[in-house]
Order: sequence, then structure tokens, then C-alpha cells
Amino acid sequence: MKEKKLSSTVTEPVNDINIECSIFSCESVYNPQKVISRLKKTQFFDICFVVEGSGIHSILNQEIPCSKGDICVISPGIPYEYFLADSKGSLTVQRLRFNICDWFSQEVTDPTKPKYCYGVFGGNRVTAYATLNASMEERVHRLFEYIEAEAAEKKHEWRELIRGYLANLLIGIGRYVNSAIKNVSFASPAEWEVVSSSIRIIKEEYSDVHLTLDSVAKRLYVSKSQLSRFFKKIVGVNFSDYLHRLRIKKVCQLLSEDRRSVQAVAEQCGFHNMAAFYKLFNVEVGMTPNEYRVSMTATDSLDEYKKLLRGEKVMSILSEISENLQKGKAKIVKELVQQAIDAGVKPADILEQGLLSGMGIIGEKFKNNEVYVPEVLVAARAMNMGSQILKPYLAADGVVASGKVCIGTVQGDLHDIGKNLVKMMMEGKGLEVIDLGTDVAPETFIKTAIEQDCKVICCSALLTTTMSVMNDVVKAADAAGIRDKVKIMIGGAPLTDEFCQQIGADAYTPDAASAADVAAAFCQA
Ligand code: B1M
Repeated sequence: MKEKKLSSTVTEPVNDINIECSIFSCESVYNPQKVISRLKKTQFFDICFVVEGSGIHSILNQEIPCSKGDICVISPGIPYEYFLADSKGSLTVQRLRFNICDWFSQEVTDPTKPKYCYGVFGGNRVTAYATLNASMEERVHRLFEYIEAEAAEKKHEWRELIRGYLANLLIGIGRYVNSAIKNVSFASPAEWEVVSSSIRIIKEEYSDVHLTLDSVAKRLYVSKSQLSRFFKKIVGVNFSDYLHRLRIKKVCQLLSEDRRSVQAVAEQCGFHNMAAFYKLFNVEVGMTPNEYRVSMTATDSLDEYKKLLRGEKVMSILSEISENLQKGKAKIVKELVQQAIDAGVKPADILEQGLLSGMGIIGEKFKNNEVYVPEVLVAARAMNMGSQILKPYLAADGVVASGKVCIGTVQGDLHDIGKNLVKMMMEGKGLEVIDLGTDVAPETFIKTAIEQDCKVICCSALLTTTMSVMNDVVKAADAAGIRDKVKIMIGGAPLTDEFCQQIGADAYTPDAASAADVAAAFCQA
């Protein structure tokens, strides 16, 4: 990397706080074999802005594509380098380099003057602060202003990160940390690197519906809980909240720029669950997407939008169902489901976009350790109560079948929400359903099928560890000599058609409605 310092390497107003400001252009082309030997450790804090072109930023063990506007904050001791992606490209980087220890002299911090303190904020509360004397406070502000001005011209979303990062540095060397605040911990360079890489991924791939804490953690070779913890610690908000906010920001931008439907715009920004999207939009922006669009659009388009606003009322009730379900407010969920039915919303939409959407969000949070078993349990109860109200309306149109089936969640598995939905849909088809509950042993399925003369045995499983019990049910049916008289159906989130064939069951269906269709067909055959 050839580095040329410009004549104005040290510029006002930052020269009084010893910041070296240099610009370099890269001439080396990225070569994975040689990269490690080329990395140089920084001795001071470096903040690098890509000001022109694009290329590869190699830092620690990662090679990340970078382009104009990207910013990276690098701690002392971290090896890094910028490269061209190919020989025809160009890449210019502006670097601010400073030694934070230069700024502090003996008298810098003064715990008796809390007036001059710098806070680190976690959510809305101060989690730690360092006290600074008046002149230091001013210098720090000027540094922030300078960096923010740079960042604002490029990617302003980085401001929050840089601000937090620098605040953390100050805390790290500050003399006084509020003793009332327990467990104050400082982020390590490695943690910073993980978080800044994850932010970079979020910003580049926010439109990918599959972008999750899990997928990003895997790419950065850290565990989900580590990434979740580092993210919260450094950025002050949860990974998923950050991702959602960024997506909402992009939606707002697109809503004011083009005329596509809200759904098309939301989908382009990575939202696939419309009820959850509407709710989130309301929380973040304080109005519905179409209201937002109206507020950003000329008055001649108002009529067109009024129509859209009516549609949003429906979305709003569905998102209320979803939100209250997540909070476990079973009574409110019941009332809202009834209200939605009375307002003419389709029962299938209430199920999919209200109840199941809320359960999906809880599931995602559960996976990311953002909520725990008690919250999931109350949500599950609300889900069951809401679906009870829906039950009479979910009966399929037309075809009414007759026949007897038994259903249960297999041994070792206590998840019954999906199984209950399947049961409900089957009853809606006119089938008599014997519900064996959860944790059902293979022998119980077989015994019931024989004694009650069931035409279909329906097994549900939600845990990968209990899927194999379905194999035991098939074997037990064989052993009891009823395999040619009874069909065996399987379902549940971890199951697949392939697994169904592998164990020799008769049908796998991915959802409750198709399970009811197939069971009805089996009973009529
Ligand atoms: Co549990 N849980 N859970 N949980 N739980 C999952 C399944 C999990 C994916 C969460 C996660 O980590 N991401 C994970 C399983 C991981 C795995 O095995 N790969 C998990 C775990 C690990 C656990 C525990 C081990 C947690 C612990 O204790 N550390 C524990 C196990 C307890 C046990 O069973 N022995 C446990 C406990 C619980 C609660 C008790 C707290 C609660 C269950 C409450 C209840 O059911 N009464 C619960 C819940 C609610 C979930 C999640 C959040 C939601 C499941 C659900 O109800 N979904 C779930 C995460 C998730 O799925 N996002 C999770 C809604 C339901 C409508 O969908 O059941 O898939 P589903 O049913 C669909 C289809 O699959 C299909 O139709 C339904 C609707 O269309 N279908 C069939 C279902 N059965 C069918 C049968 C058919 C055909 C279609 O034909 C016969």
C-alpha cells in the first residue's frame, strides 16, 4: 500500500487534540495468499473513511469488501490493510489517527465535577460515565463534531457506532466510573470488530429476509449469544431492533421516492411478515406507511391513498393481535380476534397474519435469547385462546369428509400449538379427531387406532430430537399388523417430505390446512 500524506495532513480544528489526518490511495491488489504478511498493526486509534472507489478491507482474519462511504474504527494492536479488488480499480482512504492517552494529563478527570461527564448510554439509561475537566470536555465535543461531519457526508448510520466507541474509550481511561452502576464492562477490540462487521453486513444485506442474528453470527465465527451480547453492549440496542430500524428507514426512503405498493416496498427492504411490519412501522414512525406517504406526497394523490388507508385499518388490527399475543395478553387477543371477524377480516388472514405472525416473532426472540420460556408459555396460551375463537370459522368451504383420526405430539415433545391447529382444521373438515395430547408413546397411537378404528394416525413433533419417535410409530403399526389399514401422517416444523419417505410414513404436510385436506382424502379413500 503506497501512502501519500497530503500537505494538509493535520487540519484545523482538530490539530489541538493531536489528530493526524492523512489520505492514502491503495496500489496493491488483494491476494489472499499474501494478505496476512502484509497486515500492519495500528499503534493508535485509527478511523478510516473510504472516500473514493472500492476494494477490500482486510482486518483481523476477515476480508470485507469496502466502498465509498464505509468507515472503520480500529483499535491499537489490530492488524489491518486496504487493498484494490483488481488492478483496474481505485481506492482512496482518509484516516484519522490519534493516541487517546495524549489527551489526558493528571488533572484531566475530576470526580468532584460531575457536570463535565461523558455518558455511555444503554437504551435510554446511562450505564457508565467518565468525568472530564472543562477543556477536555470541549475537546471531546470537537472531536465528535469533526468525526460526525465526516460520517454525515458518507454513511451517517455509523455515527452512533463511532460515538459509542469513543465514549467507551473515554470510559476505559476515565478515572471515575459511577460506583452505583454494577457490571460496567468495556468492549474489547475483538468485540468491536465483530460488531462493526455485523453492522456492515446488516447495511449491505438488510433486504435479505434470511438475514438473522444466527446467520450473521455464523459468518463471523461467533456464537449467537456472543454476537447478541456484544451488539447490545456496544450499540446499545438489540441486533434485531437495529436491523428492523434500518429496514424501516429504507422503507421510508423508498415510500417517499416511488409509487409501488407498501407491500412491495416493505418486501424489498426485507420484511416478509406484513402484520409485523405495519406494527413496527407505527412504533418507529408514529403513523402508518400510507399516512407517511401522504405526509410526503403532494395533495393530488390523496384520494388514491385514502383507499390504502382503509386497508391499513385491517392490518392494524392484525398487528395488534400479533403484538398482544407476544405479550401473552390472552383476553385481549380473544377480543381482538372476535373484532377482526366482526369487521369481516378473513379467518385465514387472522390466523396467518395475526396469531401465527406473533408466534413467529416470539419464536425468533426465543431463539435469540431475547425472551425465555415463561414469555413463550403465556404467548402460547394466548395463541390457543385466539384460535379457539377462530375454530368455527376455519371450517373449509365445501368438502365435508367423515372418518375418525387420532392425533398427538410424539413422546418427549410437549409442543401442542401446531397439533391443536391441525386438529381444529381437521374437525372443520368434518373428521372426528381423538386428541391424545402431548408426549404420546408409539404404543398409545397404535392402541387408540385399533380400539377406536381410526383411519389415520397423525403425529406432530417440534423438536429434532423427537422426530425419530415417528419412526417408532411406523414400526409399531407394522408390528401390530395394522399398517395396511391405517395411514400415518406426520408434521411439525423440523420435518420434511424426505424424512417422511425415509421412515415409510404415508404423508407429510407442512401446515394445518393441507394436513386436514390429506386426512380427509385418506378417510374418503
Ligand atoms: Co419450544 N422449541 N422448547 N417451547 N418452541 C421450539 C420448537 C424451537 C425451534 C425454539 C428455538 O430454539 N428456536 C426449539 C427446537 C429446536 C430443535 O429441536 N431444533 C425449542 C426448544 C429447544 C424447546 C425446549 C427444549 C426449550 C428448553 O426447555 N430449553 C423445550 C422442550 C420442551 C419439550 O417439548 N420437551 C421447549 C418448550 C417450549 C414451551 C413449553 C415454552 C412452548 C410450547 C408451548 C406449547 O406448545 N403449549 C414452546 C414454544 C411455543 C416454541 C416455539 C417458540 C413456537 C412453536 C409453535 O407453537 N409454533 C418454537 C419456535 C418456533 O417454532 N419458531 C419452539 C406455532 C405453531 C402453529 O407452529 O408447531 O410448527 P408448528 O405447527 C405448524 C406446522 O409445523 C404444522 O402445522 C402448524 C400450523 O400450520 N404442523 C403439522 C404441526 N404439526 C403437524 C402435524 C401434521 C401436519 C402439520 O400432521 C400430523
